[in-house]
Order: sequence, then C-alpha cells, then structure tokens
Amino acid sequence: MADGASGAAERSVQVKLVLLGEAAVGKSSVVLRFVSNEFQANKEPTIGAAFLTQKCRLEDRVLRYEIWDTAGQERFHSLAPMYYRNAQAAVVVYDVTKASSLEKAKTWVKELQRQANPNIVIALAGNKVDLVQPSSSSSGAATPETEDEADDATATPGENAGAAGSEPETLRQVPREEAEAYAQEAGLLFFETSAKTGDGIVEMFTEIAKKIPIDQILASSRGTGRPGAAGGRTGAGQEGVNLDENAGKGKEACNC
Ligand SMILES: Nc1nc2c(ncn2[C@@H]2O[C@H](COP(=O)(O)OP(=O)(O)OP(=O)(O)O)[C@@H](O)[C@H]2O)c(=O)[nH]1
Ligand SMILES: [Mg+2]
Repeated sequence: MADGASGAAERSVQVKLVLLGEAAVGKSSVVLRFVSNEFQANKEPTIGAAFLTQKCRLEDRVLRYEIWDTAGQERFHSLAPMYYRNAQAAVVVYDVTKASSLEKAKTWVKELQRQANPNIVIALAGNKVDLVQPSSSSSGAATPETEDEADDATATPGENAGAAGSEPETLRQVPREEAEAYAQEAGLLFFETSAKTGDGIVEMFTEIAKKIPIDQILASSRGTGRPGAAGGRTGAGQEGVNLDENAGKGKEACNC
C-alpha cells in the first residue's frame, strides 16, 4: 500500500475535500480508515471540525487531500459553509441502517449544489454496510495499523453494538438501488462503504480523485503560486482534533 514516493510532494496537487452528513453516520470513521487505516468502535462525536490530510497517487500525479471532517450535530450546521467553501470535493455520508440519514444527506447535497463551488465533485457514501452484509469482508483495505494518535476515550455506544451476525439484512433501511438512483439523478458518485472493514473507502477516494479537474486547479493556482490553493486552513473550527501529523509520515496510501 504505502510506496513512499519520495519527492512527489513538489508535484502534488492540493484538493480540499469536505465531509458532511448526519451525526454518527461515520464521517470521522471513514476518514480515519482512509488516513490511518484504523477503526475505533466507539468514536467520539466531532466538535466543530477536524482537519486531516492524505495523499493519493493517480497515474503520474499525486493529489494531496486536505480533508475537513465536519461535525454532524445540528448545532454545528451553521459552520459548514466555512468548510465547504472553495472545496473541490465533498463526501456526503449517510448510514445504510438509518433512513433519515439519507434524507439529511439529500439536504446537504442541495445545499452544496446551491452554495458550493459549481464544479465540486460530490460523492454519496452509504456507510456501515458491514452491518447489512451476511459476513464482513474487507476488500480495498489492508490490516489496520496502530498509530500513535488515539483520540478516543469516552464511549458513544449506539447503533453498532457488535451487530455483525445474524439476519443482517433486516437492519438495512436504505436499499442500495434507491440511493444509487438518487445519486445518479443528482449527478453524484455513489458508494457503499464500511469504515469498519474498509470496504469501498479507498475506491471512493480514488474515484473522486479521478474526477477532480486537476489541470484547471493547476492553471488557476498559477496566479496564487500555490497548487490547488483552495481556502487553506483559514476559519478552522479549532476545537476539532487535528490529526494532521498522520499525513506527514510518508504514507502515500490511497492505493491508487
Ligand atoms: N459497524 C460500523 N460502525 C461504524 C462504521 N462507521 C462508524 N461506525 C461507528 O458509528 C459511530 C459514529 O461514528 P463517527 O465516525 O464518530 O460518526 P460521525 O459521522 O463522525 O459523527 P459526528 O462527528 O457526531 O458527526 C462510532 O461508534 C463508530 O465506531 C461502520 O462502517 N460500521
Ligand atoms: Mg465525526
């Protein structure tokens, strides 16, 4: 997975990506899987937002995702524009075991389509698909690594109480076909994912990367002298956990 491409940093294009979605659908877990290949069973709710980065190799180019993982709790909704402003990509997450979370995802998509960058690449992610699969598989992600950061401490038990087992299909509240049809209609990329097993996560970030108009970003950044400069880190909701250290460790990750 990690191939440690040295010197690639100079050529990497920065892509600002924001995650949005109802509380507890697994946004932070999706990012944690992508950035650190880890999963925490009792992840704490995000406060404000968290900032992380991860590189993604695409043929001869390297993208550096600058990821804003927003808080899904309603009290943080008004902060969202600060994070999606100038974003080139968005992942709107819902939970396949919770129908209302798809409705919330749709309202985020509408807001993005009205107010975000008109060229933004939006992916819809139906997360927690491990809860509705007969047996958990783990394509697309390798074994979890243990990293130094550990921001979990208190428990937020709930919907994922060790449910990998019997009659899983009864847990599904959002049929894949329904969400996929909506995504197609709305012009979104669509994935079902599991932060727990890693299913679909790398694939999703890779497909998003392929859709990013890199040449346009490079062209528009000539004026700024900063590739993909897109809002940078201004306006961060600084209460969030900053896992940026994870990014600088030479894990070229992304598997692309
Ligand atoms: N079974 C299962 N549980 C998951 C998955 N993704 C997240 N969870 C669990 O769902 C709970 C919420 O996950 P978070 O990643 O904190 O959700 P969030 O969307 O970031 O929540 P907010 O920060 O409050 O908006 C945690 O207990 C996670 O362990 C998944 O793919 N499968
Ligand atoms: Mg979170």
